This record gives sequence, C-alpha cells and structure tokens, in this order.
Amino acid sequence: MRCIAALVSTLALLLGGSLPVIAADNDAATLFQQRCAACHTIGEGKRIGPDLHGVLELRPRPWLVQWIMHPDQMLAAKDPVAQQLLRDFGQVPMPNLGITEPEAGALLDYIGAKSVAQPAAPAATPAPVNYPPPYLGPIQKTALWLFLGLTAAIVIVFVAVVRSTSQPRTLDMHKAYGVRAVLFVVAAGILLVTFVFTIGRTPYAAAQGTADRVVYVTARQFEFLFSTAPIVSAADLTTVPTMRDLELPAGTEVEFRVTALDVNHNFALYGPARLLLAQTQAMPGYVNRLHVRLTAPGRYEVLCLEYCGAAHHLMQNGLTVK
Ligand code: HEC
Ligand SMILES: [Cu+2]
Repeated sequence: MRCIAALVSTLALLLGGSLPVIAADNDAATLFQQRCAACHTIGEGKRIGPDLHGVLELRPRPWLVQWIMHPDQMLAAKDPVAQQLLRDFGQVPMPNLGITEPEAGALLDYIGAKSVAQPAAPAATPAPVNYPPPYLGPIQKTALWLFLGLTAAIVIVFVAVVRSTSQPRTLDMHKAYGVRAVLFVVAAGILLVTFVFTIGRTPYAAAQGTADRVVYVTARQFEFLFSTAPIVSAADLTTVPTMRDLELPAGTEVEFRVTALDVNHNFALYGPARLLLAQTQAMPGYVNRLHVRLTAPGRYEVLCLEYCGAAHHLMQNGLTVK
C-alpha cells in the first residue's frame, strides 16, 4: 500500500503536482480555506472568482454541486450560466479541483451557514496592482539569444548524428569507451571548478546571518500568503492572520520562511527591475529559508516557478519596498 501511495504521489508530481490533497480532518471550513479561498470569499467581495455570499439562494443546489465537482465539464458542455460566469470573470475558468460529492455538499452547507451568519460586505475589491507591461531587459535579451544559439547548436548536433548513423557501421568499442572516459573526466573537472568558485555565493551560505525581519510565506493553489507566525496546516488559516501584500522599509534583510500547504510550488522574488533576485522551492512539510536584502525601493513581484495546477499562472503576489 505504502509503495502504491508513493507511486501515486510521484506520478502526481510528474504530472504537475495537481493531484488534490484533501485535509486529513474533513472539516468544511478547512477545506474551503485550502481549496477555495484563494479565489473566493464569502461576503468579502470578488476575488479571482465571484463572492459566494448567498449563492445558495441564487442557484439550484444540484447545479452548484455539479459545478463544484466538475466545472470543466460544465463549461465544455456549454452550460449557459457557466458560460456567462466565465465571461464575467475575465475568461478565467474555475479549475476542476477533484472535489467529491459529499465534500461539495459539506462546502455548500458551510457557505450557506456563513452567508446567514455574516452580512454581505460592500463589494470592496482591492485595487488591482498595475504592473508595467512585459518587456525584455538586457539580461533577458542576452539569455534569450544564448538560449536560441544553444538550441540551434543542439539541433545541428542531432541532425549530424542522424545523418552519420543512417548507414550501419562497425565500431571499435574499445576506442569508444576510451572517448567516454575522457569526456567524463573533463565534465567532472568543469563541474568541480564551477562548484568551488560558486558555492560561497549560494543563498544557503548567506542564510547563516541574522535577518532584520522574518516573513512566513505559505504557498497554496493558487496564491502566496504572508504572515508573521508560521502556518503549518490549512486549519491555521482560520487563526493566523495572513496578508496578500507586504510593505517593507528599504535596506531590510528579510528571511523568508517558505512552505506549501498542498502541492509543490516555487517562491520566486523579482526586483523592481524585473530581474529574479532569489527563489526557493515551496514544499508541503518543509520550510526553506531564503535571505534577501531588499535595497532598491519599488514594487517586487512574487511568482510561482513550479507548474502546480490549472490556475498556476494566477499565483502572483507582491511586496513594496519604501
Ligand atoms: C483558481 C480559482 C478558483 C478556485 C480555486 C475555485 N474557484 Fe470557484 N470559481 C472561480 C471562477 C473564476 C468562477 C466563475 C466562473 C468561471 O469563470 O469559470 C467560479 C465560480 C464558482 C461558483 C459559481 C458562483 C455563482 O455565482 O454561481 C461556485 C459556487 C464556486 N465557484 C465554488 C467554488 C468552491 C466551493 C471552490 C473550492 C472547492 C472553488 N469554487 C474554487 C474560480 C475558482
Ligand atoms: Cu505554480
């Protein structure tokens, strides 16, 4: 059983880590926090998806159950309500989250109870951050040309290999193994020299120092949450206050303690010049520490660099350095 579970989770990682992880305690509030709250609120206004306050009065319950279980199929079947919602929400489709029928029922009971307990807030949607339009800086341009050049070289090598092996030929295996040994020693030598000269500059070595400020970062499908206390499970989201944005004074040495609640994500911090400053993996059950000194004032973007599921591209948070 254990090895089947391991195989399934490895497969899930290979497939982009999108296998749903259901919280051990099947508490609907926790499930909502973990699976829905990145896109929905109940009475706090629109986010990526609609505010679900009073949705049970708006639509028949069987429709809602079907939608929560298979939004992808309902959109594919051209359900008129689903299509209208898709248009209203900027063509961002709600992903299929692998919710079961009992879970959908429990979630709807929870949404209903919360709608009754809490009046609908005035739709105070946070003002969208205006990022500058995408552009390639000098480093990105160099990287692009380097990438294209290397790709062309690889294609040429492959074409040459295909052409040279189109006719069967006898080979001196002894000589071939000799070439292989030489290549191995050369590659190992290059690796060792690179290692010796760069190991001191890794963020892990720098992380030995003390930071001015510790920021906890919790990644989940599909957002990053900042907090001043650690979040270990989705249940903590109901007690620990979280922020989607941060403001820090210039010059602060920050230690980000990065973890994830559901699947593997990646925390990548881009500076105001839109260059990658630092990045680390965000993994369930692990905390990775990342030390960064934020010197230049401006807007920093946080993006996920690990494909984590259907709405991965929506994982964009940020912080401002003043
Ligand atoms: C990645 C973002 C995202 C996640 C996660 C998500 N939704 Fe949605 N949801 C949407 C969007 C966007 C819409 C609007 C329809 C569309 O564009 O596909 C929507 C629509 C809905 C609707 C229909 C609302 C109405 O006015 O009829 C319900 C109900 C709903 N979602 C429930 C849930 C529940 C429950 C969960 C958690 C299990 C969840 N959603 C998770 C993005 C999301
Ligand atoms: Cu991602």
